[in-house]
Amino acid sequence: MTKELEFATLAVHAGESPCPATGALDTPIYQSTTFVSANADEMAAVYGEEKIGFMYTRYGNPTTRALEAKLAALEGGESALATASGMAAVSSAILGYVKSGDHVVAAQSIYGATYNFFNKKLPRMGASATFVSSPNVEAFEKALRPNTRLIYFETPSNPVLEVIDIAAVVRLARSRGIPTIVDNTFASPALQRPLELGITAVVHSATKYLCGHGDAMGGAIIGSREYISLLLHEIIRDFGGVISPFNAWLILRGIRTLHLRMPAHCSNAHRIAEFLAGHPTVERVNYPGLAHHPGHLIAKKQMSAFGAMISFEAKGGYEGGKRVMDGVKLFARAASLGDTRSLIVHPASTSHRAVPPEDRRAIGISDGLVRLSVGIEAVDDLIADLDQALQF
Ligand code: LCS
Repeated sequence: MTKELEFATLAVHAGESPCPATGALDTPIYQSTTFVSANADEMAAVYGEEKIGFMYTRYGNPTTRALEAKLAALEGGESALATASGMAAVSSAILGYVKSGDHVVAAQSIYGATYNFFNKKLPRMGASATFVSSPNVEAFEKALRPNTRLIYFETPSNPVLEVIDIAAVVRLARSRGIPTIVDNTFASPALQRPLELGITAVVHSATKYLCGHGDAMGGAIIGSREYISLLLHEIIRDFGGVISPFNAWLILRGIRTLHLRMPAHCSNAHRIAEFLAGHPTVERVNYPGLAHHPGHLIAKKQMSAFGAMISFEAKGGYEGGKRVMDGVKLFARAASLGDTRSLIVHPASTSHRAVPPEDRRAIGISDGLVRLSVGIEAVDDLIADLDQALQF
């Protein structure tokens, strides 16, 4: 085969091959912490990495390796590292670039724990971050300092769905020689591939769309072979945020249907966003697929569809948001996102609790904002559920 394989084929096949020992077609779960060597010389050679082999699951595991190869193929990266959670991926990816005395420019509209990592953990190691509250590249440029070592953002962002022009940030960063990291969790590689636009590294909470079924925690970092090797040797092995082989296998299995799930999620979300935008009890809807969204044209340029995350404000502020949360019957009042089931959360009191209230308001997380992760149920059932919860 000379033609490059398409995304759907990679989602099913990349990184996996039948077990040479048994012929097992599905990748086995190598539920083993350690791996045996034939003799002392071989063991030393494997530990010294002169010989390819496995030694200890914190240093690498065959099931995890298959997941990493699939992730690299789907994002179009040279190499990937799977981690215990999205936050293990986010923190490790940042620590791969940032040391004491360094500065990071980060979008302010990001997941609450990531915000907390920049705001509270970087200062503990003598580094600092400046948050940019506008999605415009000029705002990123203004925040740069001579010691800026990293630019970090999410697009679309959690939970206000801010859209940032990836190619424009890449142009700025490259002109200053600064690496860039994008959290691609909300889009997944099925909709957006930042490495193809010049981003240095991509991170994921694999707990979300990659896994897809709400049953395994995991994270991923995709980038150059050199960077991933540095993370493996200098960060993950010492900080220890490795994924379990069983969770790696669940995520590997989930990814095989990513290309089928995402269009179903997206078309449901588009219908729901339009329904909410026309509803008399709804004041504001954030969804990049709606023409009035400030990032609509950029999203159209860099994503193949607009994703399945929506946030909105019902009339009545906090009380209105609470009534919607309490009124739904089919949507589950539950954290996380990217599940086959539809989920609803109140970001100010859950995912973005750690963000100071004035910072939350600066990026549009009002006290009444409600976030939906639209699942793959029948869309008319989801709309009927929201409609009955919005009758006030
Ligand atoms: N990045 C994004 C964009 C996220 O939404 C999350 C989790 C993470 C990273 C961290 O991933 P984890 O460690 O949980 O695998 N977002 C969550 C949320 O909005 N509600 O619960 C978790």
